[in-house]
Amino acid sequence: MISSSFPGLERYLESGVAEVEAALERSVARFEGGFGAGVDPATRSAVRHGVLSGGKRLRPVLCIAAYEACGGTREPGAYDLAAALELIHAFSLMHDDLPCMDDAELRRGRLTTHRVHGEEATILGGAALIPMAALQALEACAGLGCDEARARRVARRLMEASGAGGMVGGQWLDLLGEGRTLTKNELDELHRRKTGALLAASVEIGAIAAGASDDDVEAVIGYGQAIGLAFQIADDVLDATASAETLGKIPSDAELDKSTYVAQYGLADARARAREQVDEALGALDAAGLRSDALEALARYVVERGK
Ligand code: GRG
Repeated sequence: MISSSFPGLERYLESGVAEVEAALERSVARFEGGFGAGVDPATRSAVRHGVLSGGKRLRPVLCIAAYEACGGTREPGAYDLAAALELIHAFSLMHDDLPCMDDAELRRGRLTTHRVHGEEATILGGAALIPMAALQALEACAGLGCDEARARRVARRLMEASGAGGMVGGQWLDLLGEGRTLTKNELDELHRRKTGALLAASVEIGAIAAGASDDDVEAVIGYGQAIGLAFQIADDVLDATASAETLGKIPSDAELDKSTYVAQYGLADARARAREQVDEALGALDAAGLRSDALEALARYVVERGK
């Protein structure tokens, strides 16, 4: 049942995204005035373009929802922590769009960062976001009153989810898999790392920062892993069915000869599998008594979104 204090997903997203945008603006301004002041203007512009060009801001919103579900309260410092996840996401998209990766021209309805600011600036700017995210997470944790051990745990999980065992490793599996049909297990493993690891870390980090017990953190990770898979299945369905205009980018799975959940299961079964993952995600929360209106609505949104 939706409680009276939950404003509905649309308004929840609207206010959450506005706070995330403000936190990201603070991050970029700090970069521009701090160690980013020592790099060339094109790299600074690439960072601004890559970080502040829209998007659903799903990872930070998930982080905040988990933080709240575990007893934290929404405050600017919590959004600074959540924005660290988006800095990593922004780096991944900047690099993923490069000619040596997916060679994409459009993202979120705009020219990609390297098409506007050049490849060198995009590589450098994207790389700068990684340490920026780790430092921002540590500082935000300190501001939220987390002790050193908890802050270190947050930063460690952020870096683990971004690295070879997570997103970068998933990208590597993705590149290796081009032009060949992956098995179901290979496809799950690829996406568990490439997309799932950062989505799961988003809620995990929110829970850790709020001081959740180990059991509660585990439950939240279960939720995050299930919605991570659901997100990717929905992404493949959208790539196969939605227009470039709706997506703000040119669907590319078929052109890049990628294995997808749609190719593996067919559209109807892929959709059904995504819905099953939502049930699994909510079940994980229920087992720990952590289901909140926001986490439930976000899980459903992950599979019902139009872009
Ligand atoms: C070190 C060069 C180099 C590469 C390795 C590029 C990279 C690191 C990893 C890329 C992995 C990647 C792009 C994962 C994200 C996949 C994905 C589904 C992105 C779309 O996410 P949304 O829908 O996007 O949340 P918005 O636009 O809403 O933010």
